[in-house]
Amino acid sequence: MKNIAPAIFPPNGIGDTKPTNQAVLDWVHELGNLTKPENIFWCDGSERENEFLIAESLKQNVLIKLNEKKVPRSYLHRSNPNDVARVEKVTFICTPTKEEAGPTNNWSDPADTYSKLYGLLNGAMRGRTMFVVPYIMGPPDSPLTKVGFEITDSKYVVLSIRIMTRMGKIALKRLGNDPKAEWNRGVHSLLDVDPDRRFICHFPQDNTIISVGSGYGGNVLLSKKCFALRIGSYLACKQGWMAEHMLILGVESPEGRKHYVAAAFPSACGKTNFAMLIPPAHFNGWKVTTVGDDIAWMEIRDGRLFAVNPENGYFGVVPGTSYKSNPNAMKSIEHDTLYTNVALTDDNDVWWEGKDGAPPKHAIDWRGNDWTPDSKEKAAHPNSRFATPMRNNPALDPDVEKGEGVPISAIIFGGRRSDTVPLVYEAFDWNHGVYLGATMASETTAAATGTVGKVRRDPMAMLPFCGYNIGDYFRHWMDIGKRLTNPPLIFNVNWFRKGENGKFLWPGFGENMRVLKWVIDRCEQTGGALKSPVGWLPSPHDLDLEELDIDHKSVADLLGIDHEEWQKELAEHKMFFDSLGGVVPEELQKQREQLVARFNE
Ligand code: GTP
Ligand code: SPV
Ligand code: MN
Repeated sequence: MKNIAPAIFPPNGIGDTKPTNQAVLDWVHELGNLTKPENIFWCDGSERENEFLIAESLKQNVLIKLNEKKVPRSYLHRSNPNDVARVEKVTFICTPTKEEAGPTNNWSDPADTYSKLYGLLNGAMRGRTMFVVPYIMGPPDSPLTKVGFEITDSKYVVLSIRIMTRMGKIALKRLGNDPKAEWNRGVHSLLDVDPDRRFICHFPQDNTIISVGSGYGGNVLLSKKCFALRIGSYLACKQGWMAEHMLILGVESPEGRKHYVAAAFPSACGKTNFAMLIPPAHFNGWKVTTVGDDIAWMEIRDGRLFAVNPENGYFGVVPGTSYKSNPNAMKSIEHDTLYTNVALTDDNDVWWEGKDGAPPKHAIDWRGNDWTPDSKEKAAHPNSRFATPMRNNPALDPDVEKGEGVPISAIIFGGRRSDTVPLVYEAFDWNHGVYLGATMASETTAAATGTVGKVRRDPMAMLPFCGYNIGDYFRHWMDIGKRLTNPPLIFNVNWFRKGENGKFLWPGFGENMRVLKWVIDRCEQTGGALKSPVGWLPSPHDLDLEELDIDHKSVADLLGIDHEEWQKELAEHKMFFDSLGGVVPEELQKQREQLVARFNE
């Protein structure tokens, strides 16, 4: 079999920063004996190390250097065409009992799974280098911050983790020498990138993840979905905090009053764009800043919810990103960026569908084939991504490193719904908000393999990321609510409602500021609303729509509750709860009955 990840041989002073914690050393020793690598490379996160790894990756065609003038210090990686998104059907939660994983997760028995994976890993790194990558999730001085190690045979993974986390010596320092300290064990091997030998397995009780057979995104950057969300949510429930699939943004008024908002939208439903929003000209003096674009770790302090972004970079959807839709993202990815599966132009620049300007006359597509504007195939894969340091973001929030986190005034749920769900509405109280989250649904996207555009229930945007029983997760949300004396208000939004012509009714992107403004008004108790069966709904004059080119009918359609559509929706809520086989807490069942009753009033 061809070795797809040949070993590299660093000079003295690179790759030799061994941790001193005996538990880590023992674990690496065990995995070394199992996978039998040519050598072990201990990462320290230094600049010199990074330069060496990039140079070796260029030699092995893992990376392509981009035009230094157009995108300085940036690279393109092409993943195997069979390996371009998260794969939910081979993602497992391996708890001692199936019940602990719950009705929404694939479960497999821990002992059987270890034995199967160890079989696959046996000798898997022969002729390869095993990288040991220490990292922390969270700001360096936060009580929420956690340590992880990822063992991998992929240089692309090392380079990506370096962007996405605080990687290297900082983690060794944080971990210290206590052999009983809590840290996450992540094991990754590309094997031969065969979809039939691809498994992403989580062992929450052991704080361990083993991922084999993939080289792409959330399957292999184990810090992200695997640790910060699946294992994170399990630990959060046990330890009394929250790990959520949420962006975190700051909104500051012209008078200097600032609120923070966390929002959970499913994959490829607008988190990165919302987190980097630039208010339209009409909102002169308003400022939106980014704390995080994908994951929030939150805890209760003084009866309020405080959030940190555990990550250090953004792994964002490229197609559709332009100076028109998201200028802050464009500025963030102009330099020091690792691109995956976008198109390469003849002058070694990057291109994708939706980028500003005319398409190139010729390019190399994400698969490495010739491409012209007449080609049937897309030049960039729909789930092509950028990995870029959050410090590239011109709108980065000044408190992003604050250990205690930022206080959350509002939580927003949202999905991609062509119909039924209004532009925005507010829950009556915390438990009603939990119900909104628990019953949210969204059309599936290219972020995971499988059908695109099918409506599925995705509670709190955590369906693929909740590392334990979803019923216990709902209960955990309600327990958190009981402990909050000053809880955030909870909202639901939908940027994606379509009109009769099949086009989006709402312009979205920067114009979402108009919805955000109403959310802030509600937090400050200045915003108006009408009581509707689904929650507090703005009337058209409660939203600031000045200088927006939108007609009355579209606004009415956006804010409308169509009783026929909602009868279907209510039936789907019931079907969803029923499908969970009795794990849904009584209180949420009651919420559903109350919702039905409000429609019948
Ligand atoms: P993940 O990184 O997969 O978690 O995605 P995300 O939730 O961060 O979504 P992102 O902001 O990258 O947006 C995904 C897609 O939705 C892109 O193609 C965007 O152009 C599009 N999008 C984002 N916001 C809006 C919006 O307000 N309106 C419309 N119509 N499309 C949007
Ligand atoms: C998502 O799918 O929610 C992502 C991309 O953020 S990945 O890291 O591949 O999971
Ligand atoms: Mn995401």
